[in-house]
Amino acid sequence: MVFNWFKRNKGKAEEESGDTSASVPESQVEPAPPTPTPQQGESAAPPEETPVTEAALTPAGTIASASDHAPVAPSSTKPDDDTRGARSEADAEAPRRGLFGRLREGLRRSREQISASVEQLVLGKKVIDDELLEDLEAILLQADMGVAATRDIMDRVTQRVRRNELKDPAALRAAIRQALLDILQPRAQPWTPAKGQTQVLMMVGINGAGKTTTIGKLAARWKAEGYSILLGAGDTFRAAAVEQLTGWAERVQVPVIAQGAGADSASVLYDAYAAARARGIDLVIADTAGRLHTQGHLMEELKKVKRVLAKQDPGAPHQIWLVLDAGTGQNALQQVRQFHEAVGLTGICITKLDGTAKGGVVAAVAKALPLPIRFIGVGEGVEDLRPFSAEAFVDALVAETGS
Ligand SMILES: Nc1nc2c(ncn2[C@@H]2O[C@H](COP(=O)(O)OP(=O)(O)OP(=O)(O)O)[C@@H](O)[C@H]2O)c(=O)[nH]1
Ligand SMILES: [Mg+2]
Repeated sequence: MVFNWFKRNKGKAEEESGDTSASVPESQVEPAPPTPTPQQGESAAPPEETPVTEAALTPAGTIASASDHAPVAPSSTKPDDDTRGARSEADAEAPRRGLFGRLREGLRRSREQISASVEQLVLGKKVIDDELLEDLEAILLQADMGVAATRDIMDRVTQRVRRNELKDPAALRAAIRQALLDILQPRAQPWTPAKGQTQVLMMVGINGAGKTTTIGKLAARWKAEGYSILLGAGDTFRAAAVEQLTGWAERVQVPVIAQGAGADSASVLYDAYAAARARGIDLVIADTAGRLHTQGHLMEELKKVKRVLAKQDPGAPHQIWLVLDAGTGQNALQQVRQFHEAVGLTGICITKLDGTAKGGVVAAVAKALPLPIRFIGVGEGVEDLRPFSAEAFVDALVAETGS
């Protein structure tokens, strides 16, 4: 199969070929946090120097300080309390179909785009010829599936055409769905905290990708499932970032460890981990400041956080997830590669799929590196974070029928 569309649109194809200057939405290019010296956090971290006080485990929604907060009542982390505050009544009672409905609704723009294009493509056509396949290729690229996933899908589809397995153009839809499923299935690896082990999940990503919001949603989900959760306010760059996280902690009713803006991020997260270990909390979810993958010194800061946490347990942080904004386009692939190279990712969350018609980017990310896609965000609500399921995603992205 000759990919004529690739030839005609060489520029777009090159975006994926390693060009790190690919554009990032302007809103995401925020001023950089100050560069820490490597020694700062590492020397400030030992618990003797920064003792974790009772009051450091504050009621949610407040910045930790030894003087003005009472310790969290042990009962507040009991599973019995879990559904309170985290989800609205309607959400909690939402039937399973309703949850899939949210996913479908979230992916509506992408589905309409892909389905309408495929529908138009096969309309009135009797045979699957080269021209039709070329147009299909263009549709996949326009959905932001990226060069590698598009090529993969096209290879699978053309092989089936050659083997006469696809009887008519209408059969293409099912073939696309199957090819997408084959790409996505290996990436669907759910993760849940382990009880009684005090693990750390660190969230990283560029500015505005959805890290803090995703942390809030995850805390709500896992608390409702009976895990004890503590949030660590490692984004110390802006006071508003600390407030945003403590706001989520209040909403979800989980404790948070925070210091004021300007504090050393590694030190705050070290304290959060120490406090969680002391209390036998299942999981610390660590927020970090947004940073561009191209800003080497800020990537060094993340490495420092890792080193400092590992002083308490060589396995910490146990999970490091990159949060990607689905609207970032093919630049997402550079983010995956560079964050992975810097800190060693163990998972990916893709947010704001509801805000784009380019949901195909999930397939592009799946092809970029063999990293698990843990959760996808399809809205701002606490329920709008779904564990990634290849089947549910494909069902929501590509309509089964043309109607
Ligand atoms: N529509 C929609 N909005 C989302 C989703 N996830 C996050 N957002 C919104 O995206 C915006 C940025 O989210 P944050 O969680 O603050 O992003 P961040 O990565 O923590 O940003 P920085 O701390 O500045 O690096 C907020 O307005 C969120 O409500 C999603 O899945 N869908
Ligand atoms: Mg944030």
